[in-house]
Amino acid sequence: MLDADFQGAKIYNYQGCWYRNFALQAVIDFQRNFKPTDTDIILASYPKSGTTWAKALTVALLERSVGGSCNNHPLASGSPHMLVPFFELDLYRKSPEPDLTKFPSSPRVFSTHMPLHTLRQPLMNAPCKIVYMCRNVKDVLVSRWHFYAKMAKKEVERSDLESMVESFCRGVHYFGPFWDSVLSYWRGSLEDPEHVLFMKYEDLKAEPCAQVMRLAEFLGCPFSQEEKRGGSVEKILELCSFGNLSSFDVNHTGTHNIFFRKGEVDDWKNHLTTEMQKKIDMVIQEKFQGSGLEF
Ligand code: PAP
Repeated sequence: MLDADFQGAKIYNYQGCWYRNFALQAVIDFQRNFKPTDTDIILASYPKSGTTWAKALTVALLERSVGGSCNNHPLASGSPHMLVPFFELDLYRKSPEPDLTKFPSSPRVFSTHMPLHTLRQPLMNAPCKIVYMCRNVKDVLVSRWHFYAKMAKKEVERSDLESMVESFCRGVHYFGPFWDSVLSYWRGSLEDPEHVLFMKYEDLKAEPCAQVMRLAEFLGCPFSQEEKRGGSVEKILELCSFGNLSSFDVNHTGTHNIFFRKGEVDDWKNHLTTEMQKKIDMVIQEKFQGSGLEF
């Protein structure tokens, strides 16, 4: 099935999710060729939901568990996106059979914007850990709006935001529909909490220590009492904070700075009209009704 996104670019539906052609080919190659290992970690998200933050936190947690310190930290020399590549936007986009034997981290940490059902077949029954980061869709939309403007090297235009809201409500957008992405992982986390962790950007903001400890526990590298007493949780949060991460040279050179804008909750209130909000609320209410998930 073929349609167009808010910019008029062709997008293709594969297993219920919309992709640009290059990502679609990469998804198919990933499904054909990826060989999971039991310790793989996969960070999943709908775009602009806190992927960069989740990558940084995971790298920082694992680095700590193998005895790393904050000095000469990998995050100071590699952007979170360099350290944790996407299956469909990096690895399988560059090659149908990327060489993963020389993967830079152990355990291997990958990321994806694909819905959970598309991962199932290549993962088979491997006991990989999957972390899904979810964010209020109104902030996601505003974040994407700014992201597209930056990519296109232009000022944000209201007409683009209107088209994005329109395509969002139709469910026809890159890596969408949003609700299918979120619900696939939400249900997965309820069915198999040992292997799928559902996190919210807003919870991480509201109770960062509790959420980062929850993530560490899930990844199998919980904080010891000694680490907690020594402030290790707070140090990791500070290392991965918006302010600190975006200040590293590696994150404001090249294209990496486009992943850092404001990093706040509820910025949508400064941009969406009442009409847009109502439209989005109606769709969200309808799609998430009965799921037990609230925004
Ligand atoms: P991606 O899905 O394209 O990789 P992703 O990292 O999910 O992008 O989204 C970028 C958003 O996360 C930006 O949000 P904003 O536009 O509302 O500001 C970005 O600022 C925010 N972000 C990046 N790093 C952090 C961080 N360390 N803490 C909190 N928010 C962050």
